[in-house]
Amino acid sequence: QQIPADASFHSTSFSGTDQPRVLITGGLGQLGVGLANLLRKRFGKDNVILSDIRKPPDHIFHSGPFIYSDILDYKNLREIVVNNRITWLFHYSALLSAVGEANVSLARAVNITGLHNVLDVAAEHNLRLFVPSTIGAFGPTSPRNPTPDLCVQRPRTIYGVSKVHAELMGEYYHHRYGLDFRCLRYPGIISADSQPGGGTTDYAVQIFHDALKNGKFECNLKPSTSLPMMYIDDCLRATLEVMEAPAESLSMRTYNINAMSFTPEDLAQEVLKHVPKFQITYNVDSVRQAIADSWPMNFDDSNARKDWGWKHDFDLPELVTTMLNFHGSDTR
Ligand code: AKB
Repeated sequence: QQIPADASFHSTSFSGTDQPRVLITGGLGQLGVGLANLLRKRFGKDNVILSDIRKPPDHIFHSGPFIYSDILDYKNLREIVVNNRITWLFHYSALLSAVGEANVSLARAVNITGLHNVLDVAAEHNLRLFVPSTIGAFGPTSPRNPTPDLCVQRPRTIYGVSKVHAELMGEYYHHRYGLDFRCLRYPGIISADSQPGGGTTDYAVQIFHDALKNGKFECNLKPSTSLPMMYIDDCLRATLEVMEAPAESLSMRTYNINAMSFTPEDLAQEVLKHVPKFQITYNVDSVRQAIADSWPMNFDDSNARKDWGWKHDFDLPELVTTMLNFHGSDTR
């Protein structure tokens, strides 16, 4: 794991017909399979390897290359990068905010030690590296409405602390060793065919399922809790766009991205337009509520829009229609 102190900048950009060779860690979480599908369309099926420490369901295993990769095992990670001639790495392994508070030592290992391994392997092998950060990288002393890219970041969750660490370490490796590090701070991501695991914004995914199955939903956040949110297709497209952006267009290496902000009450009103008699009740989870109350209410992503042309497609009405259509029938 030696990185020469005088390592010069190496561009990993590909030219002509060269395609990147991609590894996705934590591939069986909420975002990995969707990202693999998008990247495989663009770069070819065999150029995108999904990895995780869990056994994939059959349909994922048969849809393209899948490999066992444990980010806590440096040699295993390096072997995969070398044997598969990886040039781009998307590092999606992480414990999210609520589950992280329930298991701080595991979150510290995965989110911090795992990141160190990924940074080292990326710097040594000249990879272009994407690491997602989050609205959770801000805390109660950050400006919340709106939250700009550069401001006080004093999160109070292990998840947030580990993500600020990832932002700073990635930028440090970029300036010190020329690592091509790129990072987006995601809002809460809403996906139809994959589940989030243990986040504070999970309610905004579960509500669609419960609305159609039971006509009602019990929310674990207060009705007026405003958080930034985004539909998964926008999130994955933003991720590909920032990875393809010419280095000269990036005035920073860590950007906020956003689409919309809403409260549980706003979301319930929009669902009610499609699901007659839909009812929302509230049973507040104090841990999740305290986390949400320390996060941005509105997210300022003007730098991403200016530098590399970020533009979201889905606002609240399109999001709700798309999610309800996916979950079976639009019951209007
Ligand atoms: C969480 O709620 O922990 C995540 C996030 C916003 O980073 N969805």
